[in-house]
Amino acid sequence: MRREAMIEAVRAQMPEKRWSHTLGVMHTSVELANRFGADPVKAEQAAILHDVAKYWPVDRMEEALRGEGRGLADDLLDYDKELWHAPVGALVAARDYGVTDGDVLSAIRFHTSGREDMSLLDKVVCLADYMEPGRQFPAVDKIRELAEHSLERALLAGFDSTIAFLLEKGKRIYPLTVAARNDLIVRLN
Ligand code: DGI
Ligand code: FE
Ligand code: FE
Ligand code: FE
Repeated sequence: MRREAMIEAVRAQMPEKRWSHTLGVMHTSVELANRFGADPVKAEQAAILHDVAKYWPVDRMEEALRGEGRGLADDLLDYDKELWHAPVGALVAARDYGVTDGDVLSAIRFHTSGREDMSLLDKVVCLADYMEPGRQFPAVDKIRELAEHSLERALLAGFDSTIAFLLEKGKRIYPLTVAARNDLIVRLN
């Protein structure tokens, strides 16, 4: 699907507020891609689609993850439903939007959880999701500051804030998020 058609189709899937967030992630992904040497065209495409499944009913996401998406996220159904829209988004991007690029699909799939050994594009889109201009949470200014110079340090601060939030709420932490954080720390040392 062409860029303009994709933008219009995705926009129609979500309330205006989420579309503003998506525009923010598009802008920030391109900026970060240019800063850190990722492909800005792929970064923008992943950003357009990253939250495409955000408003799917939970049972529809579960059905997708048990059916077509089996293998994408075997263990994910035991964890917070907030995590599900990312792999479902990757599925939808491939099936309904004709995305075939593995880098783009991976960036969509892992934009929430992260993973060990994240690709450059995975990191760019995940970080953009944390720090796009519309985001407001306690650590966001620190994350934006770190992102001026270090993709890894900024993303680590992002995962730290998510993990702290989940601990505070007494929620479970998806192991890939822990793996993503540990891996960034090893690489930074
Ligand atoms: O879809 P967005 O709101 O733009 O952001 P997102 O895709 O990063 O979703 C983040 C939400 O997922 C956030 O409210 C925390 C929640 N979440 C629940 N369990 C986990 C988790 N996020 C991560 N990274 N790891 C978890 O285990
Ligand atoms: Fe998301
Ligand atoms: Fe995220
Ligand atoms: Fe998002």
